[in-house]
Amino acid sequence: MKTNDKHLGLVTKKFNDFFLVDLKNQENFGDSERFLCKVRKSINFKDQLIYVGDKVVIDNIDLKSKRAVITSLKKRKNLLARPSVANISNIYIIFSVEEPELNLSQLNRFLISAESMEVSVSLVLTKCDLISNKRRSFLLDKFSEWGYQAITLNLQKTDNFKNLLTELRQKECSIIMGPSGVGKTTLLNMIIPGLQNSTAPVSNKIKRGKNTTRNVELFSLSNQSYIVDTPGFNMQPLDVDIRLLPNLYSEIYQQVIDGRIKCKFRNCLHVNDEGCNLDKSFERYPFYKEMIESSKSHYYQNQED
Ligand SMILES: Nc1nc2c(ncn2[C@@H]2O[C@H](COP(=O)(O)OP(=O)(O)O)[C@@H](O)[C@H]2O)c(=O)[nH]1
Ligand SMILES: [Mg+2]
Ligand SMILES: [Zn+2]
Repeated sequence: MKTNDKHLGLVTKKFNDFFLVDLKNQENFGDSERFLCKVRKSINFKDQLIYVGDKVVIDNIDLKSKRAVITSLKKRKNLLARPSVANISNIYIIFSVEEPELNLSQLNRFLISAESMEVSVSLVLTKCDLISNKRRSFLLDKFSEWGYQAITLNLQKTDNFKNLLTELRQKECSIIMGPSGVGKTTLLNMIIPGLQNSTAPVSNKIKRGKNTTRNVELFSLSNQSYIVDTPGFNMQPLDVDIRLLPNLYSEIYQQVIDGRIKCKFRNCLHVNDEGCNLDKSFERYPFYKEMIESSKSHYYQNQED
């Protein structure tokens, strides 16, 4: 049985020339909502590649063989570089409070590069069984000053995990990002039972697990809600445009939009700028300043090339 109706679908997996596409509007198809697709040969997407997370129109749907053809690509909201995933709505930055020890400067870089994607950014702290309640409250207060209501997890207790899962089911497309050894695979395996990615103690992390060759994939958490499975990726923070940086720190952004400060120049970078009125007495200011200064030297180097 074939149908020539066009349908809007979501690319959930990609291998060579093939794409797995979930139909967004499932009412006519019952269970058979996933199709193996190729791109129509005559179509030229202006040399744009199609990525996991892309919304596409599919046609020539064959319900029996579950095959279809991609005929066009919808405009995407954003595109993450590593791993390549389009249309992310939420980034969860995940760090452990111990083992490995919390590195605030590294955490800040992850948060800021996530913010630069113009998505909602959340902070998850794992391995809270390894610290006292007092330390946990201290960290919660700290990150609340950074502008994040951190979610604290602990493998032994599932309460917070259940809340996180409920939250994820309401988001369009989430991704978990963080350095090696913090519990990303453990968490994904809890979120998507049966996924069976291998976890490894921190010390074994240098040897690459065999799951590193698997492709990035979207998993459905509920109707219209997905999470990215990123086997083998230890995501690194991205480079961020220096002019965007002030807007990515809530401590600065809040001062500016509240109208609490007015610097002499509208494009003030709040470092050594003349007439700068920013209240710099917040914890992340040294991180901010360092980011500005290192991207400045980058910028000038590139100018000289
Ligand atoms: N104590 C403790 N260990 C955890 C927790 N979550 C994960 N781990 C351990 O941390 C190690 C690294 O986890 P893994 O999921 O492989 O981290 P990944 O590199 O971020 O994918 C494994 O040995 C896990 O069992 C936690 O909440 N508490
Ligand atoms: Mg892992
Ligand atoms: Zn300023």
